[in-house]
This record gives sequence, structure tokens and C-alpha cells, in this order.
Amino acid sequence: MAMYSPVSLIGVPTDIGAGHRGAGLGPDALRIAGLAEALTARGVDVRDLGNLDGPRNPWTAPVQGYRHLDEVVAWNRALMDATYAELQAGRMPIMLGGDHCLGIGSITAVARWCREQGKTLRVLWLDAHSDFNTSEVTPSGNVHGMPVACLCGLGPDALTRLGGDAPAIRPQQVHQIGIRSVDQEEKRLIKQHQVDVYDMRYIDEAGMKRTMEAALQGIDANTHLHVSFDVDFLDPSIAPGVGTTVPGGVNYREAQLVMEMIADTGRMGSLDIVELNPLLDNRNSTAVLAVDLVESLFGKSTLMRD
Ligand code: NNH
Ligand code: MN
Ligand code: MN
Ligand code: MN
Repeated sequence: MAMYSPVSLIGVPTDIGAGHRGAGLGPDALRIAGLAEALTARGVDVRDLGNLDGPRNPWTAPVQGYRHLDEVVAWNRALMDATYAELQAGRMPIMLGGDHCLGIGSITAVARWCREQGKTLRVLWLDAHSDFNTSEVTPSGNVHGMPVACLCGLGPDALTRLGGDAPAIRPQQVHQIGIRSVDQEEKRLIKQHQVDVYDMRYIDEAGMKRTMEAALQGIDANTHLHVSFDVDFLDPSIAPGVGTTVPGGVNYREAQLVMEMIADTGRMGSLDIVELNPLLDNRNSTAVLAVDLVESLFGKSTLMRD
């Protein structure tokens, strides 16, 4: 069995950036599904840091294109600090979301740490959505549709400069897999900024193996791989417990292969698990599936390879 760095679980119980209530219950659903125990069984040293604290969700309408911007900033600042502290302590942060706006905080911290360590950061964004909206083009004002744009410097200063300098990352560092719902103006931005997108059409044509080979191409010993796993990446037939289901998603076998191929690189240094919504789930089955997939990220193969 491969040796993994020690892991810290950081619960971030908020749906502050989402369009449905309930993602704030995600951390406990993942705990109850046995995440820590599954990693321990893989031989990983796991510490559960419990949940971060932050403002309640005021559930108000957008103001200048953003819903709850102040609260989104507060949660992301807390997460950025917690993530950075774990990286500094030599531990792999696993963020238990919470909605995907939290990717701003976790990845800003990871980007800063990689810069200081001279590491090359690559972000794998597993999602049905590109999350590249801005306040001008968002159909909803929900910040969970904006984190990639914010990380690339498009957005309000309070989010793009969360870690001081903007942008935290370049669009070329982001590789998106499973994409099948992109808003009209968001498409234009994605093309303009040249994000590397492997949408479902690409996966249908090339197959998941070739898709992942392309997305992982060029990784070397100096690469830090950050995996941002939006559970709506998965097909709703196997993962109903998310706020924004989109049909035609990644199936069980494809998802396992994605995780196994990431594990094979040995370069995953941080992970987000976001958008799990237990209120919409079927007896926590989506949380159990997420844990199963995280086991594969840590080298558990359904074949006889370990
Ligand atoms: N694109 C839509 C929006 O910006 C939906 C985003 N929802 C997500 N993203 N779950 O991953 O409002
Ligand atoms: Mn997302
Ligand atoms: Mn999504
Ligand atoms: Mn597996």
C-alpha cells in the first residue's frame, strides 16, 4: 500500500453560496458515512478538526450581482486560514463542504503555499458546472457558480484578493472534467480565458481513460494536485443528494477510474468535497458513494492492484 501524508478533515458547514438550503449539513453526512474510518483503514493518519464557524445564511436576494457576499467572504477567510495552517503543519487538508464557493478559500491557501514551496499547482475541477460566472453574467447571484472565475482574478476584490495578491491562479492551471451545464455568457468567458474543459461530449467520444490522461498530462514530481470534487459531477441516478442535479453525468465506473488515475499519480496534495446536500439525499447514499470514491483517491482499487 502506498504511503500517504497525514490528513486533516476541515468541516465547513454552510450553504452560503448555494441556491438550495442544506449543503451546510454535508460535513456531518460525510462523517456519518464513515469518511475518517475509511481513510484510517487505508493506513492514513486522520485528524478531524471539527467544523469551522461562520455567519448564518441570511437567505437574501442578490445585491449588485452577489448573494451574501460579506458572509461568503467571512467563511472563505476562515477556511483559507485553516487550510494554510494544515499545509504548513505537513498535513493534507480535506475540506468537507459546504457549497462550492468555499473552493475560493481552500485553493487560495493552496496556491499561496505552493508559491512559497516552489511547487506547481494544478487544479482538477470535477463538476457538472464550470463555476466561471461573474456578477455581470450570473443567472442567480449564487457565488458557488463563481469560484473558478474569482480564483482567476475575475470577481470582487474581497474574493479575488482573499490571499493578498490577485489572481491566485491562472486559468491554464485548471482542468475541468464532467462539465455539462455552462451558462451562455459563462461559455464565452471560459473560452476567452482558455480553461481546459473536458465536457461530457469529450468524455463520450474519447472515453474516461483518455480524458484523464489528457487532464493529468505533464504532472511531475514537483506538482501539487488539488482535487475540487463537486458531487454533482456524478450522474444524479447514483448521486441524488445535491442541489443542482444535471442529467448525463459521470457513471459509477467512470468515477472510480477518475479517482484511481488520480491516485496513481501520487501527487494529490489537497481535496475539496462540496455540494453534498443531505436534505435531498436518499438515506445518505450519496455521502456513502462520496466516501467510496475518496477511498479510491487514496489508492483503494476495485481491481486486484493493491
Ligand atoms: N451556473 C449556475 C449558477 O451560476 C449553477 C451553479 N451551480 C453549481 N455549480 N452547483 O457547481 O448559478
Ligand atoms: Mn461546483
Ligand atoms: Mn456543480
Ligand atoms: Mn474504489
